[in-house]
Formats: sequence, structure tokens, C-alpha cells
Amino acid sequence: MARRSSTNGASRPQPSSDRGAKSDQDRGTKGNQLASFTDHPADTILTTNHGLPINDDQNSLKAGERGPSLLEDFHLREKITHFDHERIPERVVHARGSGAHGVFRVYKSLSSLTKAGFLTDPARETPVFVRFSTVAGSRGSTDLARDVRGFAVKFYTDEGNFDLVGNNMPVFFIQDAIKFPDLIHAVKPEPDNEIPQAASAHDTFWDFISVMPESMHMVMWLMSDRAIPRSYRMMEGFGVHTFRLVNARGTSRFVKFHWKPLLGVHSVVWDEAQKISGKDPDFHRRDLWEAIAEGKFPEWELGLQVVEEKDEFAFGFDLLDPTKLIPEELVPVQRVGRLTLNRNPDNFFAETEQAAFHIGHVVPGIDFSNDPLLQGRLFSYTDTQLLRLGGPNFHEIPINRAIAPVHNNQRDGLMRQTIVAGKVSYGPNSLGNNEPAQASASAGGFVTFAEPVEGAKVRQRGASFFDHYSQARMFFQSQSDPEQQHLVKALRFELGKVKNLDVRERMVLHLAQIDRDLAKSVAKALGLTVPAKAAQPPNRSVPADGSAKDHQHHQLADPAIVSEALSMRAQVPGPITTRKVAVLIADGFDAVGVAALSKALAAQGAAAFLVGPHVGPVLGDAGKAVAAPFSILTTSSVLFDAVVVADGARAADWAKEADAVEFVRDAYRHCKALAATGAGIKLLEAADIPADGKDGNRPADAAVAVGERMSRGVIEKFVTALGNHRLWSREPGLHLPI
Ligand code: HDE
Repeated sequence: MARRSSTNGASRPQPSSDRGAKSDQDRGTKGNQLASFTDHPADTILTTNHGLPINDDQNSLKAGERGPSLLEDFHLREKITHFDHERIPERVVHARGSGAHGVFRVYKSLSSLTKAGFLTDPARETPVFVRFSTVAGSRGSTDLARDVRGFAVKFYTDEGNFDLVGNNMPVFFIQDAIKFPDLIHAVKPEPDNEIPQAASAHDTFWDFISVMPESMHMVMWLMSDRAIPRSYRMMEGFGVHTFRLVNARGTSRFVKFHWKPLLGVHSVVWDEAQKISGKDPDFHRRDLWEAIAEGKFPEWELGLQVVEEKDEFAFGFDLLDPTKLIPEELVPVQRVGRLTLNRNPDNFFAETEQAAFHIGHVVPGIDFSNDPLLQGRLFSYTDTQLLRLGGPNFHEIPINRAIAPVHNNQRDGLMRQTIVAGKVSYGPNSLGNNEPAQASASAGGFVTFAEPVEGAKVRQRGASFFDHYSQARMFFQSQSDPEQQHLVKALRFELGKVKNLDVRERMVLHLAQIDRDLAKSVAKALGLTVPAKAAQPPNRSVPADGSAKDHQHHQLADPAIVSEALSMRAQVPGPITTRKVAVLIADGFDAVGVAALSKALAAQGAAAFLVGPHVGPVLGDAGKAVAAPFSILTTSSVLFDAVVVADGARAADWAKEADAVEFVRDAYRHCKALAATGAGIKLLEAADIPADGKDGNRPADAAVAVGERMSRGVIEKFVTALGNHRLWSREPGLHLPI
């Protein structure tokens, strides 16, 4: 098999040829003369990093068979030195991530809004690289932590790279970049013992939050199911900050960026998330990889909320405040283009790990607002790459290279790849025709929008920034009942893990400002009560000399809004494409029924996976064996969207297996669709699942389909339930009384 070792990599849009210097590695492995050394083709021969073919990679060079190793062994030293240096610092936040290549295309020209070429030309397909991530955990932590997810998109446009470095939640914890190190120190594992990994449920996080009222809106999102997505492919994305779009006439408008997944917005439940973390900590990474490998390409629509310059102050909140969102009911999201992820990386480290996103990578037609969080980020991203990627030339790493030509007078530095000929590396110059030359605006030069700015130098925020609760309340009150229940349970869990009682009490006071019922039901699980007239909770995010009055809580001028768009449940569930169904089969199983079910699922893009008592061949009722890729020991229902127990000669045996009982019990508890036929129904009974027609005392469950045979009716009921994602009405019985 030919080995690929190109620095340009087939896996990236090719950079312009004048900058694509070939590596030593390429030259070293391509020589024809190597072919004569072995039977293997020349480009498969083992060499040193300098191209020398290696004769013995099994033994180090020694002075005699039993003698000491020799310093002369340059191959041993090169190999081990390289190995010793394989690690680079992980990202200080968003360390755990997964990436994919794809393309973006705008539906129709947005030239009235922006001059950005990739947004004005529907014929143009722009290559992209996307990296999804969690925030708090280390590089090897679980995908299913309760956390914000990063959603970073690098567009390789003809006018340079544009990075939209967003999250799966539209607001953020803090209003000003100066608080970011504090926030991250609080949420990361505690510094004395480095516990807990990838979790916000600990004292330092909640201590910080409990004295930072501005975090309350984001905390509502973090405690909601948005923080435990079913899949990266089923998350919304948000640019968070207000940006600007600028058209060719120089007209600027404010814009919020959104990504809307075509598979719908879905989450798992917390018990399920914790189990997935044990059973398959790579769940989201695997899910993204497999969907792309199977050609079921994840897609999102790019959405824009556009606000005219004249409407800058039309809202009760400030567009520059990243703890506030613009309700879609006030400014609808226009869907303007489509992102398709269609290629997995060839090498995780070279591409996903070395990808360097920067909010400051913009193209003409896109500009910044004065959001103080955004402004701080403009500094942070290049700075962090200097340490993480080791120097100023990280833009030359293939995944980071622009496809637009790069010409400038920047030179040298650690690991410089580009070889620029000539004497002149300064401008202006006369020896080099004054090139590289500056581009006029009409020739595509980036011109910053000339926003008038005037003011005293102050360390202050606008008054509306001090409304900390209105949008937190809007978010909570816009959730459906099951979503509110999940949010309450998440707060009970997280605050229940906090040891410091003052922190718990302070949080209850904050919750009482958001919604009294919410506060009461959380307080109950903490053994606390909400005071009849809850006192104003503390706010320690005030400067030493600030007037206390200036920093008091303000109430937004906007009327209370319930925004349906904030509820995942209020949204269209999307197709069942790529949903995974576990089918439990034992010897003598109903092969025709299982085939009919698989066919019905495949017709809608979903897939059935056979789970046997063991992996490998399981006999069907007609005597034909099929290979089960999973056994009841190697997988778990938390890794599937729905479960079927097939009829068969040995199907009743499942009911005696504790692992099988757990399998279906979890699926039922997590509100998933279930089906069972014939003797398979016994397993549902063993797990105390109400199989309709079998238990007269309980009403039929809309997401449990049973029948003697795998009839069309059973299949239809099951597929419909799968399409509804989860049957949340099963849940109330599972809750503590509120
Ligand atoms: Fe980041 N953030 N961030 N962030 N961020 C980083 O950059 C930072 C913020 C986001 O897949 C770091 O290359 C500061 C908001 C994503 O590679 C670092 C502030 C949003 C990713 C950094 C913020 C984000 C990062 C760490 C407050 C959503 C992962 C490694 C002013 C809109 C990108 C790196 C990837 C990564 C700093 C706040 C999103 C340290 C100082 C708000 C998706 O530069």
C-alpha cells in the first residue's frame, strides 16, 4: 500500500504552487534507486527522516551481542528523540475535539448584505474544515461531559480564510474577556488534586458562578439538555457575538450567525450520558467519523439574524452583550446557505489537532462589533497558537494554509517552510517593484468599517449589561415540561455535588430571581428552602471603587417573551437518517422479520445492528447463520437510538440474562422506542416494561411496539416512535416529587 507523506496532503485544498515547498520526506521517499533494495515499492521502504533506507529496525547497535548500546546508533537516537517530542500542549480550552472536511455553498447572492465572495456567488463551493469540541476536559476526556460544545468552522475562501469560531449555545458565561481566565480556572479540575475531570459539578465552578450573576443565562443553557447532545451532527451552532456584514457600497449591518442542523436538534438524557461516558467515551467522535465514512454527510444551514444599523438600540438589551441573544421571534433567522461535511481527516494530529482557528481571520465584507468578549478573543487566538504550535509559522501547517495566495514580508522563525527568493523583505521598496503591493478596496483589500468611536477611557459596561435574569427566565420559561424537568434535575445533581453550603444557598437565591418554582424544586433536593422574599443575591463582579448603585441588577425594557426557538422539543425532529437500532437476536431468530425491519429502517436511512448472545455467527430460523457484530457484553443500549428484541427459538432466554434486562430497561428509562416480537416480549416483561396487550393494568406505551410477528403494524409503530426521538411522557414517574 502506498504511504502518503506529503506535507500538502491530499486531505487539504491545495495551496497555490508558489508556496508549496516540498518536504525532505517527499524527496527522500520518491527516489527510484530504492526499488532495488527490496521487493516492496520504493515509496514503502522504511527510512530515517533524512531518507536513508533502514536495514534493521528490530535491534539497536551494540558492542557485542550482550554488550552496551552504542551512542553511534543514529537511527535509534533519531527514532527515540522524535518519539520523545511527539506531544504538543493541548488546547487550554476545547482540548477534546473532532474534525471533518467539507464544503459550503450560499443559496443565492447576499450582495445586498456583504461583499464577501463566498456569500455572494451561489456557483462557488468553498472548502471548509470544522472542529467540534468540549470545553473543560482534557484531550482524552469523555465526549459526553455536561459541557458547552465548540463549533469552529474554517472557510478556505478565495479571499483568505474566514474562521467562524462558535459554540452550540448562543450566549456566554461572561461579558468581558478579562474574566475568561477566572471562568476557566473555576471550571477546570481543582488545582490541588486535579479533580474532577471534564465536569462542572464541583465547588470552584459553582463558587465562581454564585458570585457572577452575569453567568445565569448561560448556566440555564449549560444545565439544559443542550449540554449533552445526541451527536455533533444534531447540534445548532452560534457565532455568539454580534458581528457586522458590510456590502460593496460600504453599508454595514449587525449580524448574528447560526448553524441549523438538517437532522434536527437532539440530546441524550443525563443518566444515559454518564453511562455512555463509561461504555464509549469516543461516542461523538465515532458517530461523526462513521456517518461521514458511510457517505451520510452531516449538513447544516447557515442562518443570519440581520439588524439594521439604525436599530442598534431597538432592543432592551445591548447587541454588544454576549450574555444576551436576539429572540428569533424578534429577528427571524434567514437560512442562506448549506454546509456539508463530506470527508474525514487522514490524520488526526496533522489536521484536527494542528488546526488553528482565530476569530480575527475575516474576509472583506465581514467585520467585528465592539462586544468586549469578542475584542479580547481577537488577541487570544494567535497568542495561544504560538505556544501550542511552537512559533509564528503555524499558518504554513497544511490544515491552516489559505488557498488564497499569500505574499508578505514576514520572514524566518521556527519551522519556516516557505522559501521566498530574492533580496527584498521590506516595504516600501524600490528594488522589488514595491511588491508585495497593497490592494485597494476595489481590488479586494480589507478595509475596516469606519465606525465612529468617541469616549472617555473607562473600565465600564452599559447599564443593560446588568440585567442578569430576564433572558435566563425567558430561556427557562420557553422550555417544554420535560426540558424543564431535565434542567431541574441537572441543577439538583450539580449543586448536590457541591460541598460548600454557602455556595448552594447563593445559587438558590439566584434561581429565585429567575423563576421561583425552579428555585423551590432545586432547593428541595438540596435540603434547602427559598426565603419568602428572596434577598438580592450577591454580585462580586464589581470593581473596588465602583458605585454599588451602578452595578445593581437592571430589568430589561423588553416585554417577557417566550421563545419557542429556544426549546429543542418545539422544533421539527428531522428525519431518522443515521439513527441506530440494536436488534437482539438469539439462535433460531425470525430471520424474515429481522430482514423486513432492517429494510424498513434502511429505506429511511436508519440502520439495524445485530446484537447476539456472543459476537459472530447466530443461526436464523431457516438454519442460515448471520454474523452479529456486537454481543450483549460488547455494547449497550445507551449507544443506540432504539432497541428491538426479535422472536426466535431461544429468544425467551434473554429474559434470564441480567445484561439483557439492563439493556432494555435502560432503553425504556431513556424514553427510547422499543419493539419486541413473539418470545422476545418476555425480555420486556422481565424488565417490567409495559408491553401493550400483555399488561391490562397499564395503558399502551406509544413507543413500545409488540406483536406475535414482525408485522407491518409493529414496524410502523416502531419507526414512528424512532422518528419522534424520545417519548418524554414516560418520565414523570421517574422523578422525585417536586
Ligand atoms: Fe475560545 N479559545 N475564548 N471561545 N474557543 C480557544 O484557542 C478564548 C470563547 C472557542 O476547535 C483557544 O486555539 C478567550 C467564546 C472554540 O480549535 C483560546 C475567550 C466562544 C474554540 C481561546 C474565549 C469560544 C476555542 C484555546 C474570552 C464561542 C476551539 C485553543 C474572551 C463564541 C477552537 C485555541 C478549535 C478555543 C480563548 C471565549 C469558542 C485560548 C480569551 C465566547 C470553538 O485562544
